[in-house]
Amino acid sequence: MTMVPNIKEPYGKKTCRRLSDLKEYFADRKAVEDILSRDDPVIYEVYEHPVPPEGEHLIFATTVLLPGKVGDEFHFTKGHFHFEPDAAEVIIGVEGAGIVLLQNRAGELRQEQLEASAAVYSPPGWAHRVVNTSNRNLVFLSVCRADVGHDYETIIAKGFARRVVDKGD
Ligand code: M6P
Ligand code: ZN
Repeated sequence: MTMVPNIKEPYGKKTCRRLSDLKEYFADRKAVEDILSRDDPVIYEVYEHPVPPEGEHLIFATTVLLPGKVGDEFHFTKGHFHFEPDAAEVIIGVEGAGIVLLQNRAGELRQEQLEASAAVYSPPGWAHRVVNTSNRNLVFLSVCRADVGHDYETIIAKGFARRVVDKGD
């Protein structure tokens, strides 16, 4: 029996993140420009389920993070803090395998494994980024309050303290 019968339907909004949307996030800017001179590949797609954007509701979004690398760095989601400092998030693996990087505003970093049926908890005040270290799609469901607000600027400015790269092992 499948844990979740249809993780992507019905969705209210689909967001497609391509490499051009993540230019300033990857470390190897030359690799970014090389790839973009030929193509603008999809890195991930987010299917948000339709709920009102209010605190008593929960966003539950399915993300499909495609496999691949930019230079030697594995594909990842942008990663963000929540503007609501007391709003946590749960990330549940559906398919594939990877890593969740968690970082608080003091710069403390944690790393968790994500795989099918694993749940990762991002506590209040912690940013979260998912990295696909496998060679197939990494699909996961995320659940958090519907009014959290996404702070990407802090991540663009400061980044995560760890990058996940392929060194062949
Ligand atoms: C998860 C959730 C979403 C998020 C998505 C993509 O599904 O955390 O809120 O939008 O991943 O991550 P990001 O917003 O960092 O690009
Ligand atoms: Zn979040």
